[in-house]
Amino acid sequence: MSTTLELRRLEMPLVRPFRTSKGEETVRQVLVASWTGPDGVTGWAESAADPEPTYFPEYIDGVRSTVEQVLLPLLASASGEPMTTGALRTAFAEVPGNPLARGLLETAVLDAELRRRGMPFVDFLCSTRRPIRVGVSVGIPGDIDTLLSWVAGYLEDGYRRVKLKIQPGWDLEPVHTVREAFGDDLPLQVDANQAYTAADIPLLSRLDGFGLVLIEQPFARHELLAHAKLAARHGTPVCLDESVLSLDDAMTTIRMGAADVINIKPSRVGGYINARQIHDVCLANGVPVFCGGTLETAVGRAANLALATLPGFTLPGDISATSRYYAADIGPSFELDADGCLTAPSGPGIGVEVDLDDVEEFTVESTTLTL
Ligand code: NPG
Repeated sequence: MSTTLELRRLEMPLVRPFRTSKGEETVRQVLVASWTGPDGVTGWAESAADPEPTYFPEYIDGVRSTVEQVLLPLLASASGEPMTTGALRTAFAEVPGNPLARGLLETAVLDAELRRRGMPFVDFLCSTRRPIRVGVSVGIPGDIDTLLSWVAGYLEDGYRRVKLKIQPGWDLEPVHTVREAFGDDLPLQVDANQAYTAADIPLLSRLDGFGLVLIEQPFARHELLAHAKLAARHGTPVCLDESVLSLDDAMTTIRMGAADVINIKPSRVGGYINARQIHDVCLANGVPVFCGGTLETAVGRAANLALATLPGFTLPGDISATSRYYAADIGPSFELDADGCLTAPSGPGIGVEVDLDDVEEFTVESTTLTL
């Protein structure tokens, strides 16, 4: 039997529009990969790529093309036996960038490898499976009343940490109103998705009065000096997301004092092995991390939950229950427990059985490649 890679673009309707400073999604386009080795074992992975290069330089068609044209040919010589992540990382060593494409392929191969070995993701990461405190990320609504009703609903659902999306013109007032309405004890943070410039530092300084956990990615991703300048004020802690695409980026931002906190999105940094390395460096440097999210399906959510069990993930991640995103998913539903926590599945690999009928139903494009 040969090795096959199936790449599918899914269209998953969101239960509620998700608007950030970068735009609005009502249907999440998701690129998923399934890797089936010669022994018939299949591994799954999901990309954070968007249809356009919106948050990250890579995007869905670009990732597909990189996988097909660049990465897969590098693996061709090893087609006779099950691929390992070690062999894959060696083969990709000279590929200079493209973390989303590399991460997608590596994670699918890793999942197949772990399923074959009967090893759950948490064991591979040398962590312990346990409930993880999670948070909810609240998109920008049409008005303040809608924001208040959304936040109230999420708190009722059991979320214990809230992240508000902000942008110029939607910052001080919504933060102030949510703080007033829900009290000083609510862990509250904001995410600007690069919407401000260094000239806005005086405005952003006014957020300090609201006791925020952090402000995430206020400036463009290459504006490390501006982030360092904001962080040097020792006001609201500064968190970087889009600026960190690699371990080198993480080390640079820490050395520059540009990040008090790092959001680790495994897909954005080239997969879970890189994510673990970044976690380790942050832990060694006393920089707290949280696990970021991109409205994942069950596939991405399961793996992210496993990652978030590592000890440096001291802040609740952007990993919500399935119902916060989708009425129907391609795998099992994740539900908050009474403490506002989620737990990674216990099975081998990412630990979820993907529902192939549901995958088929949401698929709008698919390509099957043979190694
Ligand atoms: O709960 O998965 C979630 C959403 C968390 O806000 C979130 N993600 O800027 O971090 C982000 C944002 C995002 C969503 C980024 C989709 C890129 C794509």
